[in-house]
Amino acid sequence: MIRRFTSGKPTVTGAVIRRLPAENTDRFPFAHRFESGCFVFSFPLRKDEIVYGLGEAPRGINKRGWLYRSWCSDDPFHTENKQALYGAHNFLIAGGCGIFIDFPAEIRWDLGYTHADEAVIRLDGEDFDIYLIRGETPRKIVREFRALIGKSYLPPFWGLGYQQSRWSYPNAEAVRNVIRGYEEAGIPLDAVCLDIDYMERYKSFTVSEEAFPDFESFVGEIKAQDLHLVPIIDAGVKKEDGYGVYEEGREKRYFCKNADGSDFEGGVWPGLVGFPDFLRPEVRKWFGEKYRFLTDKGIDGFWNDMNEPAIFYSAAGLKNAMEKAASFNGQELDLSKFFELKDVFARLDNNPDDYAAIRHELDGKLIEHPRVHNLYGASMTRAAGEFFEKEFGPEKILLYSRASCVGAHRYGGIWFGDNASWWSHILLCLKMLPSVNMCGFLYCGADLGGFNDNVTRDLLLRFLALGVFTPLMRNHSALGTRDQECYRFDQPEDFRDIIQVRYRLIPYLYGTLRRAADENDMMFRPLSFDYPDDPIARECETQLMLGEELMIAPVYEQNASGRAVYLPEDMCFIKLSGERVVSKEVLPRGLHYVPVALNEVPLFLKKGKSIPLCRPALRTAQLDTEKTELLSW
Ligand code: MIG
Repeated sequence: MIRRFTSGKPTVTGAVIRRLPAENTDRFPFAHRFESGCFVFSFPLRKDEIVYGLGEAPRGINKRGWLYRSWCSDDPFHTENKQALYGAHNFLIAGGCGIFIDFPAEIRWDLGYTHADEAVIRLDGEDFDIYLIRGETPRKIVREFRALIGKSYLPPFWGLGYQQSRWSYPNAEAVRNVIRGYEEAGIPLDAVCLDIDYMERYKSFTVSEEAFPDFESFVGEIKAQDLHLVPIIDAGVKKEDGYGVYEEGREKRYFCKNADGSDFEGGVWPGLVGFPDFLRPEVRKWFGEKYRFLTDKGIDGFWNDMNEPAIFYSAAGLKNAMEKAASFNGQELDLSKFFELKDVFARLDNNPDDYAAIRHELDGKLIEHPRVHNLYGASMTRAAGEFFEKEFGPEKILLYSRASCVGAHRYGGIWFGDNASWWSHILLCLKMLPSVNMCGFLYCGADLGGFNDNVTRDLLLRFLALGVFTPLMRNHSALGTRDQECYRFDQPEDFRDIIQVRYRLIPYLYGTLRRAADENDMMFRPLSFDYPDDPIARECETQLMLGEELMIAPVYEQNASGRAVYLPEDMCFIKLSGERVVSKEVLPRGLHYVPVALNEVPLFLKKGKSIPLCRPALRTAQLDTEKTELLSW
């Protein structure tokens, strides 16, 4: 049962695909008030209540006890003190029901932070739709919600293959070397991602002639090996005379504006850029068509970046900062002055003043960007996704994005952005999986091994052993960090053992992903969904249920030769490594310590269940998915 409450004139976000009759907020069952342009509502949290949701966000599966913020943010430090990351996924299960806030401006969620027994939610505006969803169980609530927002994006089959990325492989030769490295180590690989340096001076929809001469035949060379190239596309369009995309966008007035109607200019990788006003259908159509430049050359996968949008500086902000800094010249800097000066530049990026200056054009009116901020990246994904669907049909083009909100889940997947090579980020990824699944995002994954900072061999192996199960399995790393390709480490056969397990599981994983999409269901669930009356399972934040068959429990600590695991019922503990089933052992319900070597993938099979395993191959295209053996008790 879903009730929709409407206030004012909500922005059409496209998140919801079913039109429900609207009720007035007078009938809204939670305590609420309109207060200085905001809508605030609150409800009590029962003593042992678990609060689920918010998708891609910091902290735990149980969101209780912290502050969160819906505001798509380019934040490369995913630490516990944060409130927002790249996604704005406004779905929560709390107060005994599902709550979806269809509203693209900022929302603040106080989930038992100020008062442990109360949730207070504040929308920065008075025009919104809120949906309240009743259901017998959290899982049923999720499924009702997901039916409301429509079927999740599904990737092409090869999107389940292993992808290697790095910021950046500088040229075609570097990409060839990566492929050779994997080949020589016998490690499966399906795609190599191209980061910003494949472009000509960071201009979207260009390829550097110098770095990738005759790109089209290079793509052909890659394809002939059953491999794919996945280039990045940045949201901002470089301001440059003679650059077609920019000139066209300017002439057609397709870029976001300042209040005076001139083009807003932000500084990102290429220098100053125009930001396409993706909220307008004609701009989406225009930008979507631009991908043709690459699809015509044989490219069939993309990642969309910087679409929060990330802004390093604005022309106006930079000018102010320069003037301010100059005013310090010759002054004696006491402590407070010194920090003031330091902050002049530190505050330049992703500055609220810049977002406040941006205008969108909706139905001939100029709208302030903060009113619609969370729609920006999602609308870029939609621009690409609609083009791909129209041009190639469903499930043909791989697409994942950094920024997102509910609605974008129909057009593409997401990756979890700039995590770090930290052990704690294995668990952060694990916790995000069920949370984003609730909000519609099924094709997803983290940068395996971690993006920022230097990885270690054991961290990469353990991270990959979780990544074996995530639909998007990609190793990616930042500029300046240690080489992170698997074959660069001692005994690369251990990596082969892990990634081969992925390929053996692809028929199962692909089927599970597809079923989750078809049935508006989750691929990954918290244990508490399946064992609501088991007090230990309810609190478990280091293990997940996968499909109807499996429980997963990755090792997440350095120098650990295994981990403690809780079995909410009798299960078969299985270790897979390469082509081998290393061990199978039925363990009784309860707490156990299970040893897991660095080249092993642990999984737990439920009683009476079995899953198919195929023979490993070097590419998904070479998998014999018909010939499988059953893994069972
Ligand atoms: O400001 O393109 O999250 O995956 O490697 C950094 C360079 C821009 C951020 C993405 C990351 C990518 C990087 N990008």
